[in-house]
Amino acid sequence: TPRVFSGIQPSGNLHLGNYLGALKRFVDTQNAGGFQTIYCMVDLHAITVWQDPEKLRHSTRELAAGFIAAGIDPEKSILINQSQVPEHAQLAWVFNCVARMGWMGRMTQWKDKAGKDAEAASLGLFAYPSLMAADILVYHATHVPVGEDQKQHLELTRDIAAKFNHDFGVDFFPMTEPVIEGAATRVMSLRDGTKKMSKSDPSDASRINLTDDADTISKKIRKAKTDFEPLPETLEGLSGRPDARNLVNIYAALADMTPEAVMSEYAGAQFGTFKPALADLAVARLAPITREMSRLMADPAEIDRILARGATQAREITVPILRKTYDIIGMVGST
Ligand code: AQP
Repeated sequence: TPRVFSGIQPSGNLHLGNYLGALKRFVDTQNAGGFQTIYCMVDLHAITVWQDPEKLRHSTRELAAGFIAAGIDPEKSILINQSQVPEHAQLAWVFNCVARMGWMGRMTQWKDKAGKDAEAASLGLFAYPSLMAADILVYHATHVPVGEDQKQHLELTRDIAAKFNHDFGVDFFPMTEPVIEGAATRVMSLRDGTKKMSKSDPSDASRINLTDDADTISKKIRKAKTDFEPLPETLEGLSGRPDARNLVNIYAALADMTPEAVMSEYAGAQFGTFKPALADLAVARLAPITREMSRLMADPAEIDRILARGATQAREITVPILRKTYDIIGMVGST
């Protein structure tokens, strides 16, 4: 069976963008069948920027609880914490030696996150896409559901696979397909429809956290930035109105509708009508997940057991693939 791999960083503030752009689609892929699904808390990626150890522990378990609460079933999917499957980091080293500095330097996430002071950024932040390529290719995964922001990293994953195959004259690593589909591959900030909703945005009002209670969710949606025009008849009418467009996309994704269908339902509606409808929908969809997350968080030992079992299952796949990689390279003792 073909494999699907994807991950989320346990860097706190799991939000609606992560849910609609990633988690919800992971669950849909798992339930659709036809793929072996592997989902990961990428803690090694999280530490490319400073993480407080206690918070990292908490965020990792909370993220695992979020995966399970959203519908990832450890009986159907392999659920792991990246650092506990050491072949990810081992293959990443190999890819550090395959990828070129210039490739990494062109990544927009690197440029955004390193900012003006690249000299002070960690070496890990620079090499981030190489570890991401290893995460995927250590399973020979062919499909990776992600949000729009990860497209460039997935192209780099293909470049790394192709260069490895070419350098060693093998056809070993597959070409991975990004799966970027649905209405919410790019959920924007509630305070600024031109910026993506993000864990690290200093404004808590910019995002809906999966740990927010119903009141907070409603309040954030009612206060979301919008213009004063009613909703138009068609999607085209939303061009140049990024804040309005964002709310329509969120509605569509939460309701499993197309944005076009949302427009025909709410054509002519004022935000005074649309926002409360969206708030109710968001609460109806998210409250059960939030509740289940806090129930799971009451028993961290059970979460740890699930992740330990996931790591064992994962290593049945990763150990042979890493061994074969080392053998191709010429490392003695690998056969
Ligand atoms: N706003 C978003 N809309 C849709 N999808 C999103 N994703 C993230 N933000 C949005 C998707 O969530 C998955 C996991 O992301 P991540 O945690 O690995 O990394 P990230 O993109 O760095 O998350 P943030 O929230 O943007 O964190 P910071 O603030 O640290 O940069 C990915 O599939 C991603 O596409």
